[in-house]
Amino acid sequence: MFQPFKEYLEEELFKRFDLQSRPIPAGLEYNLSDRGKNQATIQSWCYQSAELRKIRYTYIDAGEMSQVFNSVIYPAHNYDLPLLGIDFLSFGKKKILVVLDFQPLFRDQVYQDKYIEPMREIRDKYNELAQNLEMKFYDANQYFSKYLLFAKTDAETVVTRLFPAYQEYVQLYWQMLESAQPLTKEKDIQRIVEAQKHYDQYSAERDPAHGLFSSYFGKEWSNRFLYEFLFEDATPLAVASA
Ligand code: BLA
Repeated sequence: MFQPFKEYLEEELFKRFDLQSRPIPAGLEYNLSDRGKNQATIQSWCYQSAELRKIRYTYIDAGEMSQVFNSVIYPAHNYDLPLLGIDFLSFGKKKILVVLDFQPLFRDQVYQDKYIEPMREIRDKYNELAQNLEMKFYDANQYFSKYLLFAKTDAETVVTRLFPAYQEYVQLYWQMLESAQPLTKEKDIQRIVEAQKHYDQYSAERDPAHGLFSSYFGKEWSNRFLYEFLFEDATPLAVASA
């Protein structure tokens, strides 16, 4: 269902950036859950370039049961750009949830004007994908912008509307990165280090996927996947409070 989205991102990345593989901890790059008819695979890819310090994407293929494409792109610490966040999920073809955003690191007006307002034009074209759904796990005011795409939709709309919207957002993201001025002051860079780290901590603690991963791949693997790969700069709570 979301394979063309993954291929598009991959082609774009390889065309535009001088990518290096970024290691994925052993055992986390691939897993297979084999429960007779309900097979599921999860595969992840991770790269870096001079401008993008961590590019990760994951595809879960459980056939008709579930398809997920999830990705986060973290700019290098000398760029204050939002993170590009993608979370496309389908469960049994009936329930399809899509989220796409430039995830802001800060919420001040200057930041909004610079990095979020440019999304508006695209978002207004794809109104049916911006449904103002209530968030149950996350706080819409933390690391989400007001122009995110967030929708419950159907397989046809994924092809006819989500795919072009996705391409436009991704293109805008490259444009922003191209015109971004790298930070030079150590203090400014440190602020981005902290903000991106906080994003990982926040996301690891709230991630609604933990149940999904655990049901397929077990709790232990899921915890490792979350804290050693997806959000590796987060500290597991049990350790943080020890
Ligand atoms: C929701 N994301 C979800 C849900 C799952 C995932 C299972 C709940 C769906 C439901 O309502 O039943 C899945 N999350 C994943 C997977 C990974 C993950 C598979 O991190 C990792 C491989 N989530 C993101 C990113 C964004 C995001 C980058 O990982 C930003 C675009 C958004 N996911 C997001 C939002 C919801 C969601 C906003 C709705 C959650 C809510 O209601 O609060």
